[in-house]
Amino acid sequence: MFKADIFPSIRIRKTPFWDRVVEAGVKSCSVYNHMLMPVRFETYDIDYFHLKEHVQLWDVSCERQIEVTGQEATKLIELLSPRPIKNLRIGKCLYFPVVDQHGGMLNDPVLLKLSETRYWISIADSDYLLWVLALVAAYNLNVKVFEPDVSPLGVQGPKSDELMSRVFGSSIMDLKFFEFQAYEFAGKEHFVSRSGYSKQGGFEIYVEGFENGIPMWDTLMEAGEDLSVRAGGPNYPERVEGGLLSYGTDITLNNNPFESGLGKYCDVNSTPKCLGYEALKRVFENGWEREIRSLDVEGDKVPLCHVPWKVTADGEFAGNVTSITWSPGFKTNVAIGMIEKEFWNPNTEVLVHAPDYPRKAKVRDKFFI
Ligand code: THG
Repeated sequence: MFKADIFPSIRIRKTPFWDRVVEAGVKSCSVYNHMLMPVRFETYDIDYFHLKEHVQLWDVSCERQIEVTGQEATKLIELLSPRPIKNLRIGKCLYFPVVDQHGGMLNDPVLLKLSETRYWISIADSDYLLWVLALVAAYNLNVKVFEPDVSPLGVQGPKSDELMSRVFGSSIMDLKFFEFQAYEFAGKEHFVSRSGYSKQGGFEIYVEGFENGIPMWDTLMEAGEDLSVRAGGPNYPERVEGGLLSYGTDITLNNNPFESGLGKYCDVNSTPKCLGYEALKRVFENGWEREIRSLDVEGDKVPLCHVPWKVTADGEFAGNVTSITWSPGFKTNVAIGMIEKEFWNPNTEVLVHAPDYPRKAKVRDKFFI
């Protein structure tokens, strides 16, 4: 097992909550958008069951925002989005795939519409800001595009409603899934959305100003003491069960949104302004050769190590597993894989080539949750 510290270069950025994350005893981190992302505090199993029963604070500062403001903000978003945004209301979030001119996935962000001329693109792990800046230059658009000093703090788990009500008032319970609103904290407004990278329900607080990170964290921790609140992070088994995709892992530039299981977010008939629209239309009309699937993988706990792992069926190449881990709840190995068309039907039996020994697996019709 690789155990080392991280050289304190500013290329791997600290988050505003970092001192508290360290005090909470972080055990494992990932790097995401050039920023540290805590992902484990106890074992994955302990973190998993705690998340499903209580409430956790997640330092997801690495979900960086790209702010787009100006007269042509909507025009720029229409250029990026294969999902129609015409009727998107202020205060709504929208999950959407973003692609290049060939339909290759560049990122899978969440869009927040702040006003008619202001948006945040809450990005996954790729340097999508550079792509957006290049388009602004190439199309000579009248917009300002930059990364604001905003750091999302996730409040995830079944007790998140209770905790958030205590800190922001009970009106926060009226917030529907994928809606957001501004709430006051310590004399400053912060947007709060009902969203997050788990299937357990919860919120994301877009903490404005690095200096407000620790006060926000401490207030939530104090208010939730009797709710067993503690530090957590995107939980590997929980997100694989839930089918929450990870850009750079499950989906890459080599995949189009249809292969990525995000075809339902591409409306090829009503987004002709979207860059990559012709390519997406072609894929939609001609079909695709592989697609994201959930798999149930037999045998004891698979080792936690680098993916992808090859998948075969009767000796033939059937795809790759891109995320795989033991699920403490379902008591089986759960996986996400890119599976070739010939093998993607539910209940197809395949072999997953784990680094220790190959295991029988079944392609599922849907994710575990
Ligand atoms: N929250 C915010 N920004 C983010 C993430 C987040 N940026 C990076 C990363 N996560 C982007 N990826 C996802 C993947 C899935 C979802 C959100 C962001 C998600 N999906 C819902 C589901 O699968 O149940 C469906 C959403 C819908 O259909 O509208 O929530 O987590 N701020």
